[in-house]
Amino acid sequence: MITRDSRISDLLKNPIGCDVLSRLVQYAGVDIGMIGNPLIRSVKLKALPKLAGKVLDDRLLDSMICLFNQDDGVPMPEPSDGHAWWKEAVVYQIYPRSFKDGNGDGVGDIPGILEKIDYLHALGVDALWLCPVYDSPNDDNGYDIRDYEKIMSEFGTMEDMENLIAALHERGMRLIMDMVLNHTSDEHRWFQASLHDPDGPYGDYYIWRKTSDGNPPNNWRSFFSGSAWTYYPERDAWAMHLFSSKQMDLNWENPAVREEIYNIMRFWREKGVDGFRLDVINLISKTTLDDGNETLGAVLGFTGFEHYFYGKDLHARLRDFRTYGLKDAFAVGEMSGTGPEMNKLLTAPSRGELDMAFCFDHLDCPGKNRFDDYRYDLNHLKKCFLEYEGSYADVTWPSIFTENHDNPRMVSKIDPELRFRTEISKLLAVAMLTARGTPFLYQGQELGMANVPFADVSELRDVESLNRFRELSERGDADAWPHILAGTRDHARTPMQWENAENGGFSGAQPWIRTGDPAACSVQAEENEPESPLNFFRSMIALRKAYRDALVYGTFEPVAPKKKDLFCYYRRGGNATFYVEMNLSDHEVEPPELPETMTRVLSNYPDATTVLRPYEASVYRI
Ligand code: TEU
Ligand code: CA
Repeated sequence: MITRDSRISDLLKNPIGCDVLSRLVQYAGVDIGMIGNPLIRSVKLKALPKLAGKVLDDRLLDSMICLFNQDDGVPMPEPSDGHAWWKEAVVYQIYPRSFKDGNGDGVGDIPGILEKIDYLHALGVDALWLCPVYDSPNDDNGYDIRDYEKIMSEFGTMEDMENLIAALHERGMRLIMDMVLNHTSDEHRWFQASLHDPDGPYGDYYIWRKTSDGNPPNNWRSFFSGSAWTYYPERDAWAMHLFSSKQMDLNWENPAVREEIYNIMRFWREKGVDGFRLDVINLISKTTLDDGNETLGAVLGFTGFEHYFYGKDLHARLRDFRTYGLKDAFAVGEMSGTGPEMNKLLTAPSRGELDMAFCFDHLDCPGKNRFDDYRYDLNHLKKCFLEYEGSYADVTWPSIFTENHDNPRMVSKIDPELRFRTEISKLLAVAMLTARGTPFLYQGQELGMANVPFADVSELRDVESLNRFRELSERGDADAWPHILAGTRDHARTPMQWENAENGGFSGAQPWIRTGDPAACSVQAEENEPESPLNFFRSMIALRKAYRDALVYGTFEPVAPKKKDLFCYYRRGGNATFYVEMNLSDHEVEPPELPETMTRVLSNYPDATTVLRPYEASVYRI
């Protein structure tokens, strides 16, 4: 048990304490070595409010202590292994609105995906993850679902969906659907019933509170700016929304809500869906509705987080969800803010909850967030991957990704001038496809697609960016635009570049969002260029599949892990050993000396020399 008399050193032995502390240190950009200092380790928790009262008051300390004790007595899962299709798969994430327009209305759709299925098959990917395709008013591009059992009309019909599932299965490929279960659209019939008939069967489906002073029930902030509550005069009450004001949080405390959710899952399992990506699934249990700590809120960018990112009923809910909803379907949970120890408890096979977690620690450097304009240092990626693929992977299976629909393009984060676009995209292919974990590629990543020089806010579409820009501008923030331009999720949402043609060959009509730069990279151009990122990704995927025992299930043995700017390791298994060598910097570095004679099988430079050139990345066979 952690008490006010426990010391920092006790906290580090507590799995949740350890995760929380290292997350905070990362967000604040403090040197992690500080925690190693014996003086700091001996500080008692009750002394912290005196030392750092502004950041950590007594109330926050007490709620943190509750959080640390939440899993008290629960043993940490033991190392485990075992084979599964989703460990071997290379997954490709599709943002359907931007992938391929099949009917010429400027919006990507399911027939468009079907048109390109052989492209994906030839790339060698085993499974597709589709961002939400359900009926939605699109306040957050489908993450606000109005009907879970209907396809968004812009994207096609249920028949198109069934055809897609069949076409994938015919090719031995699988389908992972995005499931958004923390919230529904305010246009969902449940919410409308809840709003207009508080005493009816849906009255308690959402998180409603009344207040008498005209203020929201607490100070929680939405991830998409403003309060996390909206007042509805119809019911004279406030409803919670952690995301936009059209994404209403479901009340998972209500067994009827959970039953509905299990039925939705059954519906899709029966359609033949193989797995699910569970949107912000760690947010479903709200421990209390007390005010959040304002200082912590300012650091994180959203107040209240400590009360719901690892809520007290999360594990119990997920266990039931596995039993009655998921059954044997694969499930990867999107976890915002949890750390590796928490994720082990959420995903280790012995725990009967989820199979895998998306963890975001590696996406931004310490002290930075997505909206900061800075140059990403790949040494941070290395630090995180060493952790994921090392002791973490002994216990549970990591997910490996560097891009998704919520983040700017990685090549641009590393090298904004794109001097090394090709080298870096191939380096990322090497890092992801030799990793001990499941690689999730994001559409366009295989081409080296980069950030888009949006001219002004009129070119943006994302609700998060638009709200944030409005909020910052209203505050008179002169840096509002550079800030939004650095972090907007729209960088990843411009049309897939199929050809160097108008609209990148995505659509004959004006696309719903501007196109990037199809002259810089496109499928058609890269197909015909042997040294293109596309062909490199293909070769890396093929290599991973041909040597599954080594490159998927094999051991991960870092070489010279402390050497800055170098990321090197062996992957060994079956009868094969591979050596992976990457220069993480834009200058030359000395490679470590190795005794073995090796054959270079793949590299982003045509020939080997005695030094490693900028971002040089090679895979050797021993
Ligand atoms: O994203 C969760 C999410 O919002 C975080 O990545 C968030 O951006 C970060 O923790 C704080 O800024 C998922 C979806 O991927 C995203 O597209 C949706 O908008 C969101 O949930 C709401 O459903
Ligand atoms: Ca269309």
